[in-house]
Amino acid sequence: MHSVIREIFASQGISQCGFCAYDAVLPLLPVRSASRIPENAKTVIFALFPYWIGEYPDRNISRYAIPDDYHMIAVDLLKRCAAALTEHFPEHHFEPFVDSSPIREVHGAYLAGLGYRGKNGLLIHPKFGSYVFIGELVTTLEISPDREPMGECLNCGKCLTSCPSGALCDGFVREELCRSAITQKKGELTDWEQQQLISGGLVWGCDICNDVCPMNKNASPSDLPAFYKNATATITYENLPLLRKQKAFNYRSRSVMERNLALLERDEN
Ligand code: B12
Repeated sequence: MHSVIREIFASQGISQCGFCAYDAVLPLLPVRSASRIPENAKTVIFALFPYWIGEYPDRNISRYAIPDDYHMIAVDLLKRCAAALTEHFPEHHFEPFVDSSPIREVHGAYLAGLGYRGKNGLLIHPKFGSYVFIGELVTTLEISPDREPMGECLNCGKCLTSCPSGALCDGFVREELCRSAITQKKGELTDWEQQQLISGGLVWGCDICNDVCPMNKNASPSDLPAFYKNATATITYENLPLLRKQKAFNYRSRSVMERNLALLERDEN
């Protein structure tokens, strides 16, 4: 059964997937999408979506926001896998989730044997590094896990000492301090938050705890063609209205992005 399922994922270009018992990912995160979890769920099939697509030296957004919105790309691919799986297992249900998921995705993908658990709180795949998104199908089909978890990262602590805002503390993120969270914050930023955003130089996201990780040194570029289409690494006031429709920051209002652009512009002057 494992190879049939892996072939179905591979036919959609997804090279990395693994299995974890549904009970092992409990408790769920308290989010709205939890109502979509199928009754009698037995297994979670995790899939990785590698997103590093090369260097963009002049970028002003985080690497993960350069391709088109991963939520849409990954959900689309997962839905195709779900349709193919339903043909094979018509009695069963396969429900896709990405990010806004009740599943703690790093924890689950780790249990499914898809990577090491980084001190930065991220999953690190042996080939694609931590530059991977995680998505999953929650299913009523019983599938036994076929891989052991890979264990912890090198434990070098570079992510902890390099995080300029002190958000990382032994694998646990103090979310409100994370520069990525600051760029997403609504309303006014405090002076300290403004300074963090300006020193980061990014309108959206932060890559430091990924980039300093030695396990990312030889990370392979993404094997998913969809991430290479429409790659845009620089946000301006002009392209923002169009980009907001197709990029991962589309769930935040235009005013948040314009506030961030203005802060970086102020710093240039
Ligand atoms: C909320 C959120 C954020 C918040 C808060 C981050 C956080 N870690 O809590 C903010 C906005 C700051 C954020 C930032 C980023 N995020 Co985010 N985020 C999420 C989200 C939606 C929920 C995470 C959550 O609340 N988990 C709840 C906690 C309690 O569970 P947990 O994550 O499993 O962690 C527990 C255990 O695993 C354990 N643990 C974790 N790490 C370690 C390490 C060791 C050594 C040990 C012993 C234990 C341990 O302790 C934790 C507490 O119990 C997930 C999607 C999801 N549904 O999981 C994406 C997700 C984690 N984010 C992701 C990404 C890509 C990012 C950024 C890299 C984006 C960017 N470039 O700006 C940064 C990275 C920051 C960081 N180092 O975490 C990816 C990570 C992919 C990967 N390779 O791991 C996810 C999985 C989204 C996705 N579908 O791909 N994120």
